Amino acid sequence: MERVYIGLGSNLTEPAEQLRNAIKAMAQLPDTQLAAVSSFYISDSLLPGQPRYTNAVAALDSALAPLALLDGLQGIELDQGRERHERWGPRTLDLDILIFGERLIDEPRLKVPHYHMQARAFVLYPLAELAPDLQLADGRTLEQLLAACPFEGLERLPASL
Ligand code: ROI
Repeated sequence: MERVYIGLGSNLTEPAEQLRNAIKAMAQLPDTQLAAVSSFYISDSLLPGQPRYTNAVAALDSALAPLALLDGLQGIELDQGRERHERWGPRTLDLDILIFGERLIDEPRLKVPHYHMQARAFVLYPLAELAPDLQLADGRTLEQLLAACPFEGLERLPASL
C-alpha cells in the first residue's frame, strides 16, 4: 500500500455534491482505501470568467499502480459528466494525483508530484490539513511551499462531508 494524495476540484453542477460523490467513488476503487478527506475550500478560478471552484484533498492508501489509479480516477470524472473541451475549461470534476508515495513519475500521462500544486493555495492548504509534515519526493517540504503561497482568496467551508 502507498499513501496517495488526490486533489479534487469542481466548478459546475453543485460542486460540493460533485466532491462528495467523487469521494464515495474513490473509496470503491479496487485495492484502495479512503484514509482521510480535508475540509472543502471555495476560491475564484485562476482563469477569469468561470464560476468559483470548490476544492479539497483526499488521502488514499492504494496498492494500484499509478497508471491504474489514474485510469480509475478518469473513469470517475467521466461518470460524473466530465466533458473535455478546452484545456483549463470549467468542469464538473477534476481529480489530480498530487503525490504518490515517495515516487517521482514522469510519463506522458502522469507527472508526480503534480506540476501545478506548488503554487496553488487551493491544493496546498487542504493538503496541509492531512499531512502538515509532508516532504515531496524532490526534497521540498510542504512547509516551504506554504510559506511562499498566501492563504489569500480561499474560503474554508465549515462542514464538508
Ligand atoms: N481555480 C481554482 N480556484 N480551483 C481549481 O481547481 C482550478 N482549476 C483550474 C483552473 C482553471 C486553472 N483554475 C482553478 O483548472
